[in-house]
Formats: sequence, structure tokens, C-alpha cells
Amino acid sequence: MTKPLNVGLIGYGFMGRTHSNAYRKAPHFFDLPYEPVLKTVCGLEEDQAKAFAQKWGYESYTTNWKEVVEDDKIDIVDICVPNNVHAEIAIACAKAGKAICCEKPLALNVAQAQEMVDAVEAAGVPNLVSFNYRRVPAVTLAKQLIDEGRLGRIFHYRANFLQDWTISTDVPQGGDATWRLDVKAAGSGVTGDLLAHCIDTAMWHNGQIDAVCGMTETFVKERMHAETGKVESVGIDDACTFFCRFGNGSLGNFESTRYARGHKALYTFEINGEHASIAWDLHDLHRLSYFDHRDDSIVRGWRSVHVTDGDMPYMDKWWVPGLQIGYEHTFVHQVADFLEAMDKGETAGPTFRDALATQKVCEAVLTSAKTSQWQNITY
Ligand code: SOE
Repeated sequence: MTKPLNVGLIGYGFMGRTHSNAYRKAPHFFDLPYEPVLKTVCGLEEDQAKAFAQKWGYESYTTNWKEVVEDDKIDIVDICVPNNVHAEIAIACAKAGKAICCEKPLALNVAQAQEMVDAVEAAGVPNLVSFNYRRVPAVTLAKQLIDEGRLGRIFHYRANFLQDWTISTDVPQGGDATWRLDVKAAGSGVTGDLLAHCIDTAMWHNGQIDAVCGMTETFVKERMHAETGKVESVGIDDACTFFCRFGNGSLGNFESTRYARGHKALYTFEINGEHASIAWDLHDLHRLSYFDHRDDSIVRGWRSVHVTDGDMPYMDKWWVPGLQIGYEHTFVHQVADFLEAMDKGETAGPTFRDALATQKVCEAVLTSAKTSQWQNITY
């Protein structure tokens, strides 16, 4: 029996759209225990909240997030606002007994993330953080291949997330979308925005990161602030690279920047094991590259696996073999997994606790960059 699940969305930007689309589509493709009902959307500007509600079919809208949290009819609150307001809203949601889906990174810093974990765990509410790339079928397949032991002992994990949209000094800090350049709203730059994705996937694939050594740079030191209209110093990291040691003894190498001309969202990873290697590229997200040294030498080489067959993660829910899916579907998978787990009283990762671990790695990388010292991480 499908039960209605009333959704309250806070934030109507880019992520508000991806999540709304996912709630709409998930029940058409997955046999879910719940039927998401788009109940209310909340955003700062009334006319935009109203327009968003009309476009996506929300029954109501508000400009006050507390109304969403205090509304007894709302079952799940979906937090898609800038990072600096995640904690206050999520803690209030936990106290009100709501299930919570929160955008990444979980918080501005580890201390805040820890408070959020304490709140959801004390309240016992279902919680999930939207590190969506875990749910690209090829990325999930990589996890399956690693867990099956096909790679053998893992030696190396390297990941990059490269963009180029902030090279111009005219890009402001603060305001819609560009809040990501304002340290007060974002907490950090590419470390929290982009590397957090890579770290979440890496620790899911390859276990915890024990120690990091990082380096950051802010190439454009001052930018106009969209809210104050003044030129202000920039507090975020524009680029960050770090090395790390995983608990399983493998070495990690991560890079992220918004200054890699020609790359819009090039998230890639490569994992090298004793027997086999895996590589993946967000610009070709439905393919997984796989090399297996155990193949006969005369046919040994990198295979490009087209991840569209029905026995591959999530793909039995979509079209027919050979027909691929894309970015938006990662959010649909997230909704499906979250609701299925919720119904069974189980957790679907990444939970707030998983995201706290990612936050610890991000903070350690930033501390390392400031101090020029390796940082050990305890969980
Ligand atoms: C902007 O840098 C951004 O939209 C990130 O905030 C997302 O998390 C990433 O998936 C794509 O780039």
C-alpha cells in the first residue's frame, strides 16, 4: 500500500529543481512505499516561491522556513538552501520529528556538522545528505566491483573535480548561485563544494581517510559582493589539491579548481588495484572504464562498459539495454533509496554521520593548507 509522504522544500534554486523533479519522477519508475506529495515550497522572494510552486505543482508556498518545520502535515523537509543555514533548519526539523534530506556539504564546519548529527540521532529521524554522484549507476557499479574484490588490494585512488566558471574577476560573491563564492554563506570554496563530492564517493568506495596534506589558492582576492555592492576580500579557496592516506593503506590524490579553462564539471576518478583498475568521468557518466590484468594478454586492455543493462545498478528501472540515463536520475535514485530505507526503518547513506566524516576530511585539508602540516583525522 502506497502511503502519502508530504514534502516541504526549502530553497527553490538549482538544487530545489533537481529535488522536486526527483520527487515527481521517482514513483513512476520505482515501486515505492510512499507517494511523495509536493506540499509546500519555501524561499526568500515571495514572487519566486509562488512561481516555483506553480511550475512544479507545490500546493502552497511561504517565505518563512519555520512554517514548514512547524507544519504537522509535513513529513519530510528537503533543505536546498546555502550552507550557512543548513544547521539551524536541520536541527529544528529534527526536533520537530521530520525526516530530512539536506544538500551538501552538510555544514559550514565540523562543529556545526556534529551538532546536526547529534540532533538527528537524538530524535531518531531519517536523514540523508545529497551527495548525488554515488547514485550514478556507473559509480554504484564501481562500488559493487570493489566490494566483490575484483580489484584486489587497492593501491591508489585519485579524483578530480574541475570547473572554470569563476575565472572572470567580474563574477560577484554573494547572491543567487554565486553565494558559493562568499565564505560566510559557503564555509569554504571548492573544498566543500566540489571535493566534498569526491571525498564522499572515495570513502564509500575505499574506506576512511586517515591523514591529509593539502594546498589551496585563492586566485582572485577581491570581488564585488552582490548583497553589499562593495568590493570585498574573497575568503574561499578557488583551488585545492591534497594527498591522503586511506585506512586500508592506499594512497589518495585529489584536485579541485574553478580555474581549469575548458572544464565545466569534469569529475573523474581512477582506482588502481592489484588485479584491476576502474576509471570514470562525469562527462561520459554512463560508461565505466575497467582494466583487468587477469584477461589473456592478447585481448587485455581497457574496456568501456556501457552501464545500461538491466543487471546493472538502477538500470532495470529505466529504459531498455543500450539506452542511457543522466545527471537528473541520480536524484531520482536518491529519493527512491531514501524512501525505501525509511519504510523499512533502515538508513540509506550518506547519512548526516557519513557527511560529518566528509566534513572532517574537508576541514583537515583546509587546516593542512593553512599550517603546511599533515593532519591526522579521527572519527
Ligand atoms: C557548483 O559548483 C556545483 O553546482 C556544485 O554546487 C554541485 O554540487 C556540483 O554537483 C556541480 O557544481
